Amino acid sequence: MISTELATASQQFIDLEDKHGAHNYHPLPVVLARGEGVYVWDVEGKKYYDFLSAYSAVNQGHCHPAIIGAMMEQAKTLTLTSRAFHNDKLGVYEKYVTNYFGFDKVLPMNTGAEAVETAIKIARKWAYEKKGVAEHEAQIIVCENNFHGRTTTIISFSNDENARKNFGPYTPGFIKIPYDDVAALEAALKQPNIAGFLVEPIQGEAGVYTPNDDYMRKSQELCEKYNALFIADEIQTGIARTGALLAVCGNCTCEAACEKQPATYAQPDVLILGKAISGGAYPVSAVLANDEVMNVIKPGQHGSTFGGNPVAGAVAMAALDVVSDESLAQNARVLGTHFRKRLGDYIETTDKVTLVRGRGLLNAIVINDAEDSDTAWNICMRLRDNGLLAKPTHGNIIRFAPPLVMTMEQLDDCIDIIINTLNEF
Ligand code: IF1
Repeated sequence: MISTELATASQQFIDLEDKHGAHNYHPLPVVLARGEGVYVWDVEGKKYYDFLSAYSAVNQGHCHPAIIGAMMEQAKTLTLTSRAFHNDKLGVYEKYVTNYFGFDKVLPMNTGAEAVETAIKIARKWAYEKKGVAEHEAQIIVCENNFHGRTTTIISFSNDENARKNFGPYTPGFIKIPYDDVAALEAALKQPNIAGFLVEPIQGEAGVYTPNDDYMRKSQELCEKYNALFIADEIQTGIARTGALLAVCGNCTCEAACEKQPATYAQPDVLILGKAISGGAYPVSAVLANDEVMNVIKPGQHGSTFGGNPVAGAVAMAALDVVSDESLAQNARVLGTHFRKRLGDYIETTDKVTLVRGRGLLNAIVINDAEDSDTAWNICMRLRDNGLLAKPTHGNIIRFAPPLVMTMEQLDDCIDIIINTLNEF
């Protein structure tokens, strides 16, 4: 590891976390105190470009004034009623979000993992009550190298040993197939008792693994053919990150849910959203589906104290307004194409990086070194020193996912930093 002496203030905050917090993370040694737009500042006042966006939660940029304004206004008025009573925000938000994404109904939750759990429960109940699957027999198809969260059920169908090992016994009812393999999907769908197919349109944790353009469309068609639910986890890929409102929209160039259906477009039966649906200001997640699916859930069968609270509704509406008002999908598309072009050109001149991949502003580069080497980590340390924050992911892969409010000038500045840093190795 590169040994960069940390200033005393930063080190003190790191020591506090080390002593009093569970050691369930291994963060890059930088201590942030403030954020605005595409920038964050550490406790010593050093400014950085944020190239992680809190794992794509801060698509609208840090502390967006419209989102923070809506949050503060609602926080002063009413924060929580629970779902034991109605409130004057929930229905308004539900109408807004279902119109925005083109579904009949929404079930509001807080974190991504909760929303995935919700989708699993809906799919199982649908299988028993609508498809006629025998009790306790429902199976959900998932992909190898998936990441859907960290609950005991979700890690049961992970194949990441670190996420899984010694957390058993595991929840049964999941069938794992290779990602981006429609033949494997069709074979799995032919088995009895299949409730649905749960899939990420792009696998984030696996290193921004981007499937064929028609993978989502073909998956949807197969699910339809075999009467199984097509369940898209867009917690990371959704909300304009990949250059379309949703990654299942493929290369569609409009900004909102619409009638336009290019060959790559896929319509999920169940859509799971989280992270940037709140612009990173507040934990908000959502499961969207049409009536014939969502109506299997009856009073008392699912819920959450905080899910659908007034602050969450106000924040989510403001955050989604920003996505449309500032054309973030289009910006992500244009900037992403430029990013991959410039890094692609650079790769032709060097053997330090083997490839750049991604869609919109969800991209990754693969470092040309052994998978278990610490080169990617060392590059991220040097990027930090040079004013840009990114995090290595599995193997020797570095993910690049800046806020979508970035300008072309800022992006060029960032690409210069990235290329100059790589050249230092
Ligand atoms: C962590 C990765 C990103 C997700 C998808 C559900 C969830 C996530 C597709 C759960 C969460 C996070 C959580 C974060 C690391 C991270 C991640 F590296 F693991 F893959 F974003 F790239 N579905 N992703 O990506 O949402 O419950 O966390 O709100 O620290 O574990 P959550």
